[in-house]
Amino acid sequence: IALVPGLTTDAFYITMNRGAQAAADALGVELVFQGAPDFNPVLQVPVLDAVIARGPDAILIAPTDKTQLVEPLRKAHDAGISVLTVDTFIGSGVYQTGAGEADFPLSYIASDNVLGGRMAARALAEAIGGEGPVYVSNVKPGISTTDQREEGFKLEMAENFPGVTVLETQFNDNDANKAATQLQGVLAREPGLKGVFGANLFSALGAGTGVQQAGQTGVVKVVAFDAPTSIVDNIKTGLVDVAIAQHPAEIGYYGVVSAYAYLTGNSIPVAIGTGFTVMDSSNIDDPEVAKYIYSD
Ligand code: T6T
Repeated sequence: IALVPGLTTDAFYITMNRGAQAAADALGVELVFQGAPDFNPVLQVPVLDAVIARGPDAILIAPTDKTQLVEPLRKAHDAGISVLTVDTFIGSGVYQTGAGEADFPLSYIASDNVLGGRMAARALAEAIGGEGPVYVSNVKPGISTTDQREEGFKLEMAENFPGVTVLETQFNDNDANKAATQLQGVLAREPGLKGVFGANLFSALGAGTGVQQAGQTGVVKVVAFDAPTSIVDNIKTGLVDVAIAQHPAEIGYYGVVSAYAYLTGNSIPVAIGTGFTVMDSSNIDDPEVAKYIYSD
């Protein structure tokens, strides 16, 4: 079984691989972790081609673009390799319906990202007292996860927090430095900025750094998606109010278990949803919460 992450150097996917390896060890299957150094379809497709050439029985992949990975993955499918997607999806993410061009993957194992975006909106609205301008620091359009988080965030604000204005999204290409610079730019244009939602690990890290560099810690509230080890300090110093941790090890574990079940003749669910853990200063020292901090 091959696991192709969005990128190799991201604590989220490193943690996913840990869970995948635990399942592989339990089942006695060989797991290969092979990916690109950046979250970019142009880099991921050649890695995928190399993985297909190795002829694994199954590929678990976090596609870096909803549309650009469809044809490259169809090659794997046509070669008789079972394809499951983890974290992100292709097409609409609804598989095995017989209806779509991109419904050939067997299963989608991931967080509910619309819900996660809604949870982030509630946390940020609460942190700013339900009033004022905020924005989403996001990666780039076309990534299923981060698109859905932004969608959920905006829906929740529009439906339940009329006092909050959501400014234009800033896209950082998964570059934390760019996200930090953008924070300063938004603050210059909108001095009353109250908060920012960092829609993934690098967006949140960068937005936090931007707030810190601007001397606005605790004034501009930060809600972070994802939980690298640095999140502990950032929560304790008050730079980050809330972090929404995904459960990447679960995604990896159930990805491998699902692939194995399918390959050994069992039917599998077309979708498996994994959970979240909401971290803040009140619970970050609790071992039952801290165990969800990502490994790096
Ligand atoms: O947020 C995760 C993942 O869910 C997303 O698809 C891409 O970014 C991360 O890997 C965090 O960097």
